[in-house]
Parts: sequence; C-alpha cells; structure tokens
Amino acid sequence: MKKENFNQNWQMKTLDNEDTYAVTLPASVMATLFDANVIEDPFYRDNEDLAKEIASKDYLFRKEFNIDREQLAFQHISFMFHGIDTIAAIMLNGQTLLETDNMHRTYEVDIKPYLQEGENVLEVYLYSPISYITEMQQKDPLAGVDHAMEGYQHLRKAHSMFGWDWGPKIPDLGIWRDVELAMWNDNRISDVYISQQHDTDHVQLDVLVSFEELVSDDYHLSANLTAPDGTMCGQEVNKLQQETAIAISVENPVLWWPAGFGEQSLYQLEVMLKRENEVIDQQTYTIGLRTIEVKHEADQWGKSFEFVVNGQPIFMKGANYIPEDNLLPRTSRERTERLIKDSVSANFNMIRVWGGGHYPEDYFYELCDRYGLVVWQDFMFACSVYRLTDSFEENVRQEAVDQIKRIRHHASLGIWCGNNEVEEAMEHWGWPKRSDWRRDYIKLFEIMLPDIVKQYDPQTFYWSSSPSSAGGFDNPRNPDVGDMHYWQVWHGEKPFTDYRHYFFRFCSEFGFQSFPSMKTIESFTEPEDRNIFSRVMEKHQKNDAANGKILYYLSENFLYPKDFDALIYTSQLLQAEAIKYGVEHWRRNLGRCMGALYWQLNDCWPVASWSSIDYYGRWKALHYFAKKFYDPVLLSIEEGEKDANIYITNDRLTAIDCKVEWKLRNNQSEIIEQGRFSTVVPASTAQSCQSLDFSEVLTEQRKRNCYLEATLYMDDYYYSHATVIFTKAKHFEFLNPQLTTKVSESDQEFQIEVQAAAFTKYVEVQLTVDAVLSENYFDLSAKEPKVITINKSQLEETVTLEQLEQGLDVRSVYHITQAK
Ligand code: BMA
Repeated sequence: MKKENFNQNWQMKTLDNEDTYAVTLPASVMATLFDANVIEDPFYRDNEDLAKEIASKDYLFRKEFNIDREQLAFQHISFMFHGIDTIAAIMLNGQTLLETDNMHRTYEVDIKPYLQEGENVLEVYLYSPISYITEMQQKDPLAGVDHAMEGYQHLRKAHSMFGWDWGPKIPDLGIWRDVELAMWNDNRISDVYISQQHDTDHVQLDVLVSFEELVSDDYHLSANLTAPDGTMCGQEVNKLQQETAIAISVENPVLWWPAGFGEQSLYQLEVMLKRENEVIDQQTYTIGLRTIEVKHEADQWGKSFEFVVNGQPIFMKGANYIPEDNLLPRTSRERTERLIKDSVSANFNMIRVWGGGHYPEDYFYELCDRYGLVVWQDFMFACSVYRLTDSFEENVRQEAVDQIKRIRHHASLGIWCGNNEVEEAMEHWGWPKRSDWRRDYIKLFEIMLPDIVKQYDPQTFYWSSSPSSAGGFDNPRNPDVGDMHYWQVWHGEKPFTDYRHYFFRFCSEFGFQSFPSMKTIESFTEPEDRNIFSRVMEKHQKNDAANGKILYYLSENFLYPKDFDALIYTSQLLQAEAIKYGVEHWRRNLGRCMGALYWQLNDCWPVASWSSIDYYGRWKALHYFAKKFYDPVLLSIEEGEKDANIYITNDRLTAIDCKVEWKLRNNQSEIIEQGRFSTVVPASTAQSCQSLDFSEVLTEQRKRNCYLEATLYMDDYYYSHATVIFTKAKHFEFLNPQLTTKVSESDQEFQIEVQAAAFTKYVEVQLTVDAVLSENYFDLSAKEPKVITINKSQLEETVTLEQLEQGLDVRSVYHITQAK
C-alpha cells in the first residue's frame, strides 16, 4: 500500500465573499484569518467576541491536484480524512464524496470512480456549527452546562470549543488532522489487534491481523518484534485466513512501568504482508509489555478503585488534561512534549484525558508511553444529556471503534471511561429525571460503549462514568465506592481542611482556581485592564462566581494584598495550599485511597482557571507544590490545633530507611523544642511516624509565631523538608525576611542562593526569562540558605549570568502587604 500526505497547497475561502487564503493542513478558519491579519488575536482582550460571527458562516477548503497514469492504475484509491471539524460536504470534481458531522472520526472514502488523469479538484465545504446546534436545540432541548453555547451536545465536536468554565466560546472550524491519499492493489492490512498474556518470565503476544480482501495462497504474513536492546524475534505464517493470528513468545520480557516505578521499556512490532518477496503492506506499532488492571472489589471500607500495574497496586498521581489550544492548528508535538515532561517532572504517573474536549493526537500517547504516564481516557462526552437517535448512535459507535483501534496498542492506556460527570449530573444537578434521557444514558454508556470496548479492546478496563460507583444511577457520589469528584472545597466554599473528612477510594477531580502569572496577564491585557474586576479580566474568567471565591478564600487565609500583582501571587498560594491539603491527606491514607488527580493540568488560552501550568507553559505555584506533594517519598505533617502528626508515605516498591529531625521554632527560627526519630517504612505504605503534643508549649501567643519543621534524611542523606504553622497565615507574625540572593553558574546550570533573615513562607524566585526552577514557592528558616538551580539546556533563549541577575526578583508571604 502507498500513502501520500495531502496536507500541502490548499486554499481557504469565505463563502460570502471571494477572499482566498493559501493554507497548509491542519488548518482552521480562525487561525487562517489571524495569520493573514484579517482578524486580531482572538485571545487578546475581548477579541473572543469576534468568533461568533465568524463561526456562524460557511467556508470552503479547496485543493487542486494532479493524478498521473501510474497512480490511476492502482486498483483501489481512497482519501483518508483523519479529522474534519466538523459539519462538511466533501466533493471531488464536482461530485459529492462524503458528508461528515463528527470531528472525532476518521473517514476513508473510495475515490477511484471520481478521479481523472491530470487535474482534479477536492473541495471541503464546512458549515457553521453554531447554526446547527441552535436549530437542533430548538427541536430537542437537552440539559447541559450553561457556560457553553446552547445545544453543543447535539454535535460531535469538542464541547469546550463552544465555551467552558475555563474556555472561550470560539467554535472554530477546519480540517484539523491530516488528509492522505491511499493507493493499493489486491489487498491490504485492515486491522491489527495485539493482546498480551503474562506469565512469570514470559509474555505471549497474540497478534490478530485482518485483511481487506480475501487472501490467496501465495500470501504470507510475518510479525517481528524488536526488543529495547535491539534483539529481534518473530514469526511467519503461510496459510492465511482473512483473520490470521500470529503468536510471539517473549522470554525474559522487559516490562513497561509508569514513571517512578521502573523503566518505560518499549518494543517495536512490525507486521508485514508479503506476496512472494514483494511487500504488499506493513504496519509498525510501539508497544510496552505490561498488565494494567483496575481492581474494583468489596473491602472493609466499601469498594476499591485501584490501578494494578504488573501486579503492583499503584497510587495514581496526576491531573486532568484539557485541549491544549482552542485554535487547534496551534498545537504541536513540541508543546505536548513539554507538558508531558513537566507532568513527569512533578512526579505524575497518570494523566486523565477529560471527556469534554477531543481525543488527543497519536504523539500524545507516544509521549505518555515514553515518559511513563498512564492515560485515563474518557470518551468525549461530558456534563450533558445525549439523544440517542439512530444516526447519533451509529455516529458515536463508529467514533468509538475508530478511537479504540487507534489508541488501544499504547502501553500507557490504562482505562476507558464512558463520560465525564454525566451520571452524576443526571442524578444530582437538578435536571428533570426524564425516563427517555435515562434510558439513552444506560444504552450508550452502560451497554453500547462497554460492548464495543469488550469487542475491540477487551484487555482494558471500562468504567461507565467519572465519577461513578459502577453505574445504574446508584449513588455516583458514594465516597466509599469507585471514583469521586470532590468540589466542596472551591464550588462549595468549604475550608481546605474539609478534604480531611473524606477517604475517597480515588479522587479523580478536585480543584482550586488561581490567576496566571503577570507575564501571562500582560499578554492579553492593556495596563488599564489590570484589575480582576475589569471587563477584560472578567472575559478571561469563565467561572461566574470564581473571583468572589478567590477573594473569600483569601479573606480566610491571607492579609489583604497591597496591589494587583500581590493579589495574583496570593491567588496562586491559595490554590497550591488547597490542593496540597487534599493530596497529602489522601496519600497519608494510601491503601484505602489509591489516586488523586487534580483539576486541571493545563489551559487552552490565557485565563484564570484551575490549571497548574498556564497557556504559555508557565508553572504556577501549584505545579511546584505538586512536584513535592507527589514525590514518591512524601514527608508530611498533619497539624492540629496544638499538635501534629508526622507521616511518611512511601510509594516505592522497596522499604526505605528514614531519619527525621523535627524542630518547633519561632519566627526568628530559634528552637523551642526538638527531637528526632528513625524508622523503616515498608514498600507501598503510609506510616504515621510520630505524634507531637504541643499543648503546653503552644500558648495563644506562640501559636501566632511558631512553626514546626521536619527534615527527612534517607540513607543518611537530606531528602526533603516540611513545615506547618498553627494559625492562619494572615494571623502569623511574619518578620521582614530581608531576602538576599547570590547567583552563580556552571556549564550546565545557574544556581540561585536565597537566604532569609527570619522565617518566611512561599519564597518566589521570579525571572524575566521563562524558566522552570528546581524549586519555587518554598519556605525558608532564618539563615539557612537554599540553592535553586536552573538547567541551562531547557532555557529557550541564552542568557548570561548578568542578565539573569538583572531580571531576578524574590518575594515571600511578607510581601503580600509589604514593599520590598
Ligand atoms: C469539573 C470538570 C469540568 C469543569 C470543572 C470545573 O466538573 O469536569 O467540567 O471545568 O469541573 O468546574
């Protein structure tokens, strides 16, 4: 089989005038108009408002191409459209080839009857998604979220493109993935399904290959496996059936592990269809040898929800992933790679692809395989009622088959989940409990999708909804069964300590908003906009009550910030503290609770949101906190009124030898009390190591100026450090820390030494150049300097030591109210 990429030399036309633009796929209307300077950047100030008019019109993408005699001689010629967004009529030489209405599907269409030698014209007419959803919603009003354009759930297009509580209403249209020309004679491979049987020291791969046409006697099929060390083994079959199985036996398999648990060893599997010595078709897959199960079994607390990888129960740590950009052509492998690397740097081992966006690119999964993130994959349904008409049903069935076949061989794929919050919404969000809606729900998510998964990917666990207690509208919010989305902190305005009342089996969503950094805010505002209640800032805040919530939590925890910049900084501290409260608590209950995925990892435009990394890839305080609270060995302190419990959580698969020193110190870091202990923490265990009672020493006065600090040494080396205070930060008597810095460099890195004259919290090292620091937003005791490093190779521009120093600024909690 021969494939030709068809992305080059397209033209885009608006249908209400004659304007024409040259484009290369993937391309979209908004991105093209912006690149051609016809519209301003839709992410700037209130330019989002441009989108509605643009997306209310129809467009044409057109390509002229030549076909020569040799090409035309192929018996079969087809176009493969890997992603059309969304409602389209596709014509070849004036004849209709195909009509599409699902951006999540891959369409292949036979073009042989319409092709001609020489000049040909391919036209993709794209029709307004807004007109469609408006009309459909009028005919059949369905419940959904009110922060998106009404009727979005009628169309198989990423919901969040119509707006979300973190996303703009920019329902762009375009051809968002590759177009290919496929040509073949006689036969081709139509499907390859790889399953694995694991035994001690042995894995059997069963490779099931299907062919498009009946196979004749002179065909043979081979499957070759290349191990990570380059050694090869393989099998060949000569008597082929239309579905042919090949078994490959792998002795001493090198297993694939999630990040933090071992190597991400990958094998290459090449499947080749030959006639005599001629290769007819071949397919290559990168796979990992591993088992991933989800244990959902009755136990003393309820019913577990536990990922078991290669037989080891693993506490999953990570966040929820949303589309990386509202303008899809702006996404790239490089951007995704940075996000995945930043996730692994923060000690993630899981990423959840949330159901209100789109199924990510192949490279997303390749990167997750390579860096070791287990993927929780939602099907693309979220927070809405769906009407299962015959055509909708057939459409989503095809979508599911396309996506399962595309993704199932990836080592990182850990779970298929039917939808995001649909079961919970239908049960708890006050929507009418209509029997037709509930019937369609059960049919789609509890019968059809699990059946399709069973047929096409039986080795991957299916879960009907997130959150769920296993479906059937049976208390989807049960904290003791299945997974849980917990929003009482934030949406419910409960204090951070509220997390400690729950011992969820797996918390797949919980979150807290913050504003992005000043640099990011500057990218979409003018100076006069820089007030969180300004029209432009509110345009970039999509959760109606959110600014009020941030201010409410601020009033509970910190002093009133002195200016806009200090408010931005404090909002990030609130967010980081909130999520840390939850995660540390759940990790202290390792065994009962087996996962924490905060909402949300990333942004699709510059906005105030729950993300830990903003649209430009800048780490918020939360992401630096995540690096610590997701560390495989976590030292944490559960503080009470006048007491504290020191815990060590050990995710490692081996026991660890720990020594902990603790000190109760005052705001000048003078020691009031101190102690130490040694302990061995067994593999995969959280241990409550020491309870400290300070009821005598912590007088009301001392509660306002004392902190507890603990330092963990492992195998006699410094490992990590934790502090707690016994009052709200706003009431703590912080002294002026008089922060000082010293900068130095080596070939590979810059070092920034920070020192404080008094105890201070949340030291932020700010640089003009964009950089990820080894640590940030850390606490410092008096006269105990800390050295932060920056890896030079990850800087986007070269900077000298002098430039770095000039652009360096530090502040801490003290400077929320005080000038430096
Ligand atoms: C969760 C998600 C999203 C939403 C987020 C914040 O429920 O599933 O729908 O963006 O909450 O409200």
